[in-house]
Amino acid sequence: MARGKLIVFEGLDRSGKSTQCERLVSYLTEKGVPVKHRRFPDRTTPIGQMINNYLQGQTEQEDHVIHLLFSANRWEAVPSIEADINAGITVIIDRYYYSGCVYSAAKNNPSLSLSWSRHPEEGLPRPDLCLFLDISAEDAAKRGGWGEERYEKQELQDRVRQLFADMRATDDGSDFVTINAGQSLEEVASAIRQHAESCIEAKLDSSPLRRIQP
Ligand code: NYM
Ligand code: MG
Repeated sequence: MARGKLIVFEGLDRSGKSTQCERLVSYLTEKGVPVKHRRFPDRTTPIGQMINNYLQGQTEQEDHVIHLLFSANRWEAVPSIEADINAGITVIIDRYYYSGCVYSAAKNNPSLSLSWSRHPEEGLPRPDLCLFLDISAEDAAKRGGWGEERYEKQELQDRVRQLFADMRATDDGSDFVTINAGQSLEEVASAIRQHAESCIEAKLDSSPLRRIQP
């Protein structure tokens, strides 16, 4: 049986990831493609609840500690992601390790560089496709809804966007597709469908799921 694919959505807060992720999941489901929708942070687990409390400002965490909790929240899902993919299910995830690295590195903590932040992610399943919904922090802020959680500030989001660009240039850049998230909902959805369908149809069938390399 052909394995499922791993498709990830990334972008700033209010870039439209969640909406577009849901639309892609419904579209593929209607077409009869077996898909599973996940998101990180997964706030439903005990680790996810710690992350949620931190994001909502109810608790404080040292920068490295919260970074490692976000990473642990991905690692605890790996057995289930792998089982789905091996069962032929395409897994579509709203945020993944790129967010893990860039939001932590955007804090400008001198001992938490982008390269440090990536180490705990080594060995995670590597996406077959990463759809980056690109929008400026200024335009994202205009959409409203910022300010409820930690990190939802223009200055930090500006750095996050720059760090996403740095990662795209140096990391597994070939997995990345940048989509202009400033277009209409319909235009964005159609660009996403095109890339996702060609990824799902690609003959990676015999190739095992790859890993995030050091
Ligand atoms: N975030 C998300 C991180 O800082 N590290 C991570 O590893 C992940 C997955 O959590 N501002 C940040 C980015 C967001 C916040 O995510 C909550 P969402 O998708 O807005 O629920
Ligand atoms: Mg958010």
